[in-house]
Amino acid sequence: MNQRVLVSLLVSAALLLMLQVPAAARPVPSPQTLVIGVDHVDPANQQPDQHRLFEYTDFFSREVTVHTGDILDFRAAPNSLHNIALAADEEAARAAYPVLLADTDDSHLAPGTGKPKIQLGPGSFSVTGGTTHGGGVIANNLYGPPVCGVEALGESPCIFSGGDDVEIAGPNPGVNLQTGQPAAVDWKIKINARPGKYDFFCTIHPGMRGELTVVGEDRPTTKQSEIDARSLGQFFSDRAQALNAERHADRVEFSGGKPGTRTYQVKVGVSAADNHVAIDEMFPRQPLDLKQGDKVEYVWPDPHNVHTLTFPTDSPSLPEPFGFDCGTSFISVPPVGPPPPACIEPGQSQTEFIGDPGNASPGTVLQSPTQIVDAGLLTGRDYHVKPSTQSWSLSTSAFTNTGAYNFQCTVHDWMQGTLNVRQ
Ligand SMILES: [Cu+2]
Repeated sequence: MNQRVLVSLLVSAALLLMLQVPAAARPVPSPQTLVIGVDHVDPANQQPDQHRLFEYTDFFSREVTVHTGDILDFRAAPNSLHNIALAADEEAARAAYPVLLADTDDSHLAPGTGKPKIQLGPGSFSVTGGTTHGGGVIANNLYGPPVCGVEALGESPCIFSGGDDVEIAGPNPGVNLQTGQPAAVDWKIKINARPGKYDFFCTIHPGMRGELTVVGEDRPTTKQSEIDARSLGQFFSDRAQALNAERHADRVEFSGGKPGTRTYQVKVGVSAADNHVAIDEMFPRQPLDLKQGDKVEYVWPDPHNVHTLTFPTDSPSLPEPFGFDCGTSFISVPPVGPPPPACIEPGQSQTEFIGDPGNASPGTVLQSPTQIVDAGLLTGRDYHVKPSTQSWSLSTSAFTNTGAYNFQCTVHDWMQGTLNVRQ
């Protein structure tokens, strides 16, 4: 070995030591927990008794930077309902675990739309240990709670390991699961992923998403105070846009001429702030005065939500919005209490959950205010259910009894409206 090589090696070794010593001396940061808000409380605009409610389909905030080993605490606002997912690539995860799909292998179409029934895909439930090629453990928890990470149930945190991992916290309702009362609910997930960029999102509200950055231990992470400050600005912006959208949607619209020849339009919910708020109301808010012969076209303009349209509002026999597919019939499953006996669609090997398929085809003539007339569950465009439709219609005629016809969404019971039919 000649002198120059030896010197060079010694210098390299010294440099390596210099580089390593400070790193070895630095204490390893202890894992921290950061809280991300899911949905938002807004009492002034969450008034179910007045048939209006802003659902904040947003994360507060939409970005967070952590170290490997840190815990994210997704804190669901009281009364909210979201399915939070983590993956390296949201699009790939959504493709592997669709939330809703058309039940195209069933020749029995949905009576409400004349299209295939809306089937709940694996993204509607809890998924642990999933990958972008599917697999993992898929729970059959129609109304939740998630199978891991719910602190109030004593569950240990879920784990996100990055790479190809996909984790979905199936329905996480913002209610105290012991009492059923509205409550903030913490869902925790430990981030065991290597440094890199990841997505967090809600499977049931397309557009509700944020970015998770994992950095090495020599790099700083987000402070809770930064998350809280950003969240406040985000909330004010979301709310302002939602109020504007609500005002804009609340108008009586019809085509046609004299009363009795008109087609009115009703909007079954609208979206605001780039799919960060779902405005769960029927528009216009005021009752519509119809003369026998008028028609009503109902439209579902919110791309990132699902709603039913069901008459009347005060019947104990209204179907639930979700249940078992029995081929020609539907057994609705209530969110509380023991589920009814399941059925299996002919030709299938296991139970299938579907949205309420409805009982009345487009163009149905109203007869009496007490009759159950149900369009069933319709999905917004951003679910990409193919085929699907975002409209349904009804008509009135001389055979339509006069009176007040009250309708609602069975997913969001407070979404109600009225048609006053007169001669
Ligand atoms: Cu609804």
